[in-house]
Amino acid sequence: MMKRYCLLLIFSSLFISRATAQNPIIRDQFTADPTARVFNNKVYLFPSHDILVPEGARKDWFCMADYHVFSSENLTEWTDHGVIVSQEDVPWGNPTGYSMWAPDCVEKGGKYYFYFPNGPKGGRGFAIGVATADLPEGPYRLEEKPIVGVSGIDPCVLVDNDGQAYIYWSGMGIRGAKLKDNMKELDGELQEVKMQRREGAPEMPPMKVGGQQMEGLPDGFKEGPYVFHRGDWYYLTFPWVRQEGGTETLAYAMSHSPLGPWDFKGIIMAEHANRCWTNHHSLLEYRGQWYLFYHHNDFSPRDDKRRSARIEKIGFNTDGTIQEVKPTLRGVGILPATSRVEVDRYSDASNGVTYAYNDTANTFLGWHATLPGKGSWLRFADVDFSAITDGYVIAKVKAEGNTEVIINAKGDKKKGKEIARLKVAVSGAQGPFRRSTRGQWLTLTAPLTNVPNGVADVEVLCGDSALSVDWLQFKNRQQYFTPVDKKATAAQPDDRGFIRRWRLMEPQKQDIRSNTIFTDSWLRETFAKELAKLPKQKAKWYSMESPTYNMKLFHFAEKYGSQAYGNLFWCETVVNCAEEISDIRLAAGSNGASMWWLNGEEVLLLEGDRRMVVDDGVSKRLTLKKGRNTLRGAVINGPGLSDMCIRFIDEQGKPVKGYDIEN
Ligand code: FUB
Repeated sequence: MMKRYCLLLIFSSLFISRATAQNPIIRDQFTADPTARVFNNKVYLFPSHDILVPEGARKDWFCMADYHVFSSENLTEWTDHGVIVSQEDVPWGNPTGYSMWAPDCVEKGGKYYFYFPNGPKGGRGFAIGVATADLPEGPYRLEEKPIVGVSGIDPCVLVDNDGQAYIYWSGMGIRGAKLKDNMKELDGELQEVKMQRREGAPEMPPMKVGGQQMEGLPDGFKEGPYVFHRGDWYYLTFPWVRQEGGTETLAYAMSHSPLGPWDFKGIIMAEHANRCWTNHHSLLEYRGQWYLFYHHNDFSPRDDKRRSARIEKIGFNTDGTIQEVKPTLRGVGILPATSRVEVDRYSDASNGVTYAYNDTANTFLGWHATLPGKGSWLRFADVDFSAITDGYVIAKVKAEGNTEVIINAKGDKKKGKEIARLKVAVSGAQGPFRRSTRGQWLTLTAPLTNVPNGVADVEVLCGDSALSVDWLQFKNRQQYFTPVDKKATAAQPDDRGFIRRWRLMEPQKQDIRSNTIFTDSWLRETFAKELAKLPKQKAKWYSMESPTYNMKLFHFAEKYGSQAYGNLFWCETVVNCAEEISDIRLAAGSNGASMWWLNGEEVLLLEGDRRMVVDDGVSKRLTLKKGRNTLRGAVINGPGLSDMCIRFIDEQGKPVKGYDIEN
């Protein structure tokens, strides 16, 4: 037993994985019968774990070999803490029974009690076992024997306000019983109960069963009891087949006593539209909101015994009755904009919007939504943008014709506003090197033209022709420049002597189709003309510090210019020397061409179509006078990334430092 316990401990602590999700909430495995509990201000999910039927196990039937536990603080990001109990570890259980059906877990006196059904070793039917732990995620210590007097499935335990615990289970109807303080034994006498048997099945000897039948429930098949207390009421909720040949609804009854009698009230959730036969659920209040956890065969459309947990918000009427809930794809929770926003799980959509598996052979790869054409849209509620300051969107999209993805955000009480627009050009350029991307998945990016404040609904609008969208994700742009505060103290050249603080004029758009025009004469003529315009130019200047030795002017243009390519950049900085520094040279690298002036005198020209290389060109010998020296540059580029790296070097090519940089 000790060895088994240690193994469980090692396995549980090794296996932790995280996932974000809408409905279904766990996306890398099946998770049926979701019992959720709040422990230590977190939601813990204890589902059963459907698997595909292995060789030798009963075909077309429920098949579960172990239990995982998951936790979440926001109901969208779930941590899988790994396996907590396996069928081979249950001392009294059939190690190859695959019957680890719907479980529950409760806390009492700082200990966690995990209740689970299982087929007994060498026996028939189901018994219910207990395992205890000091933390909800385990490790769990298994009891040697199942609970005496309980024969059935789907245990649920209620710890009442006075500390008295009750256990409910299904098997010969729904039964309930008091638990002793040790949480592992029934409190009260056992009765001999005659086994119900199917027509034609042999007579069975009577069984010793504890507790009592829950009275007041409607006729029809019932299982999966989940009992909770709210205000003055106890609620007994349960999956219920309300009509002959039907499938399970979720229904409920109310009482002022934990063991009834119950007053049947009606439906919480109707039958699944796709005839997934089972449903199974739990309800909880978390941070002031009530939620319904339930399951559906989302990842297993042709087999309703492989199911996945989902969540919806649920409400109560003033008389305590429960409001009926409709299943949704979006589910609940506020999703961080920085995680994948699976818009195929939309909250709402215009007519004709559909969703389909990305890969029918591997349904865990999720879905994509298709918007049929101009005017169609979908809305995904509650995306939290508070971590985005200056960002861009990444979209996984596919189209058959050129179209656009228009992304709007709608904050609380505000009208929707466009935040990004992506062009989906699928026809490609003609010629041997470019293929058409028609009908292929593309991952495109576009800057955010507006950043929503806090939580907003995201809308995806379709351009001229049909569009499929898998997901969106929002990211902060890497900070290439930090604006320099007016009151900032002077900077110094970096370790390698590079000047990283410059005043940059907002990029001046240039109509340059090819950089082959950057000849000596063209550059002199162009720079002279532009230089003459400078004094009257109304353009804005930005004082910027670069985190890297090279100033990535391309990113400056992305943010402050009207276009990323085809720009002239004017840059200025002031080199303030305590003493004169002579016999030095200006060393520059730029992409593309550039020209440099020290105290108004031209000192260097880098002509031609260049890549940025450190010390690519050096000036004649120069002197930096004592006091302020103005260094000015012009960098020009057509189609291509623009950047520059500038420093002074001495006669040995070593960096010159020891001066201040002001601007
Ligand atoms: O998951 C196996 C069984 O299916 C559960 O125990 C029932 O409640 C039903 O959901």
